[in-house]
Amino acid sequence: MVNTVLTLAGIDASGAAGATADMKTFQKLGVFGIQNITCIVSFDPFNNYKYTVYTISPEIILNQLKCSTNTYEIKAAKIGMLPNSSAVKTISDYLDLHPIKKLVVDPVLICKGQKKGSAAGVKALIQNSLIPKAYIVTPNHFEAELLSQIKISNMNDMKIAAKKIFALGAKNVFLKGGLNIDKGIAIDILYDGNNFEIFEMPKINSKSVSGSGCSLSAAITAELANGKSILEACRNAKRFVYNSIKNSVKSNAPFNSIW
Ligand code: PXL
Repeated sequence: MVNTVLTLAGIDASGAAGATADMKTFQKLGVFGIQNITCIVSFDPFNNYKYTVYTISPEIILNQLKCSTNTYEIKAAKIGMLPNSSAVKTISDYLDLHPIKKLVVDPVLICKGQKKGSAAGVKALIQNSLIPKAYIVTPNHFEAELLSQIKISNMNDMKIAAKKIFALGAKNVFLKGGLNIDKGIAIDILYDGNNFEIFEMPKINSKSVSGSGCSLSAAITAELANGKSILEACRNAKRFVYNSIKNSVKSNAPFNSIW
């Protein structure tokens, strides 16, 4: 029987990131995906692809959660973009009463094309209420710097940051260094509280690709639902995202779209 997974994330009008990417990833990796929508993100093609986040009310988020979690046995879930503190609190309070063991928290604090820092309003709440519930947390370079409060320039910094984020209460940390550590190689690390596993993939020559982080955490979620260990799940997810970036769809935006 097919395993069921849930994403709590935003819809992306450009078709690349968020729940939009998650559902495609779930389908490709053979799990039954459900989306509960937290916001809608749109971009203005006539103004430099400036983006706008349209919020979804806490009541609508809660009603979707009641529906998905009471209709199926959710094997694993991921949390993506949350537009404001009330969305974080609604989900966190619900998970306090109805815990999900295999919970992947992607602490989305930045979108492609967005000015750094402007989405950081929900950081403290995500840090205090969602990361402690996470089976794995998957910050990118910028989010890892915010959460660990250190500057990350090399592998040693990545390890220190991963330990600091682990100390916030997540059971595993997958820190996406991306191309920020070495311009030619995408470097990520997994820390499980004891060991570090380093993942490296060659750079793919292309415009930046929107939806990569979302697809990675969605792929980890699908693999965990299918019974893979955390190491296997991360390894398979990294390979899946690498192939999906290679396959990305050209767009008129400043970024291409993962597929
Ligand atoms: O990649 C971060 C992200 C997450 N979720 C949604 C987005 C974006 C970036 O555009 O639109 C819905």
